[in-house]
Amino acid sequence: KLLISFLLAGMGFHASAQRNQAGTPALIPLPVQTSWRADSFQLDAHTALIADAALSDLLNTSIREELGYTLQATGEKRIVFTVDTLSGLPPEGYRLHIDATGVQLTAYSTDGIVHGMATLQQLWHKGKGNVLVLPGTDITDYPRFAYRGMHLDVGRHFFSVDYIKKLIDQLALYKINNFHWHLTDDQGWRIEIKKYPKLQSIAAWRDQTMIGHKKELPHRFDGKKYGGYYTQEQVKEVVAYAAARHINVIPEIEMPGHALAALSAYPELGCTKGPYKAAQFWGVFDDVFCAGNDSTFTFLQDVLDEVIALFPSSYIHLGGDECPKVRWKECPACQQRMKSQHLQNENELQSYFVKRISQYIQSKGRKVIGWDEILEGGLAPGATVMSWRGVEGAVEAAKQQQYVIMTPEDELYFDHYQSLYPEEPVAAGGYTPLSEVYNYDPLHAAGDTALLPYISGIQGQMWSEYLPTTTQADYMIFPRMLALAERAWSPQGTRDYPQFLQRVQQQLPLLQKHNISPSNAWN
Ligand code: TNX
Repeated sequence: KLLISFLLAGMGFHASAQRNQAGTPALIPLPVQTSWRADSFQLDAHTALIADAALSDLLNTSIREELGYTLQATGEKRIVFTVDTLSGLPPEGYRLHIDATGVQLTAYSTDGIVHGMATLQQLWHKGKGNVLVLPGTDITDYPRFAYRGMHLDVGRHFFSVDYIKKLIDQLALYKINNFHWHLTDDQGWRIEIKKYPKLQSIAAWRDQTMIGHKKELPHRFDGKKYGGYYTQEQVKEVVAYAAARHINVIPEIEMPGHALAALSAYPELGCTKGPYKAAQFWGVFDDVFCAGNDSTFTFLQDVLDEVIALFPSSYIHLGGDECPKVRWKECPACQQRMKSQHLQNENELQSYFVKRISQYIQSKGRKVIGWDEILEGGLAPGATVMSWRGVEGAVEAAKQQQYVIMTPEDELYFDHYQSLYPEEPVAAGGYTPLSEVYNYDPLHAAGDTALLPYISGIQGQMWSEYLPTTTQADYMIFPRMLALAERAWSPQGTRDYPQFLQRVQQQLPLLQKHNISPSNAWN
């Protein structure tokens, strides 16, 4: 059976490559099995769309953008969406059949239908007479990993709701099902918390538009006040927009480190009581939330109450990375806490901090995610680890039978340079070309097959220190996010980089249509 499906996948692969040359849109991520037919389907105003209301609305949104009209539920030719738990498909899987008479999309769940719709959007092209032409095909498809994520840091630079929605559209198009929204950092607090108004009036703002490394002062600095935040209404709008596309939004509230913006508004939450200012350059800062002070926990729990009410996500991210311990070492309250809790060192105090907040999040019925530093001093039970500093954290967490999301900086940090051209706009230090993202193999990285069941998936990171504009964000995210999507979804065995590059080339018009300006430094 394995051999047959291998052969089938192989045949589909070759057929698709041939059709690519004939101008058929190439799919990213590559489906598990594809075979092309000789016929095609013409979608026009007389085509019926038979699907439940939410799914009809979603497809009609895209059809309206293309053709200026929407489909009704009656008509001769038919597009039929069927959810069928007995279809033999995995949870997010779908089967798509297109021939001259219509489109049949079958899935185990509505998630699968949404993925099939993304495939439809990549397949169709405008034909003569305001119609969409879809190539005849049989596709069977399902993801390799349940968790496929893309992260955006809005702390270092702020991005509008419109930009976030545009990004969410692209996540849907490439079957990425989690958006990790990094909402707070040293350089800005970006989410409205009604109980703490100074987070809006103070923590959301800093003295400089640009941020860079301290060494780059002063030429990158312009002395203009910079900032912004999302109101709770805007957050709800984004969450609903994503939910309609079956994308989960994971909020990240950073603690105990990367907290300078919050401290600037509420200095009593730091060990030295301030005064503090939101950071104007990037880096890791010594002033962090005070672990000895009970009001720190009260504040964070109040913040999390509002965050949890806004985000239906089962995962809540509490950061946990890069927390220097110098202030805690000099702080009597922190030392007192260590004594009373029988903690040996400041790493254990960080672990106490993370565990205490984790318990709070879990008591609200949610799951906790943290960066891999949450392993230090003892991992909070039930917490999922995002492993960014290499594989050791992942291996350690999986050994403790805890789930891991692979977010390695070498392969999946999109703030790194993507080419060696001297004209590249200034970026963070690393070098992560498209090929490196494409060739990443999370399972190989884990080393030990016994750990594989604990790897939920992979995620791309878009830190924004060097993203002063949305144009620059597009440039860094695309096309690398397409390689991420393929690694997260497609079987590892179908890897073929030159063939992937051809498909990227064929995706460019689609990106352009969505007003995305990708890097051209990849081929
Ligand atoms: C490390 S990765 C950070 C971020 C920076 C990034 C720059 C992680 C959990 N923390 O605060 O933006 O490096 O590449």
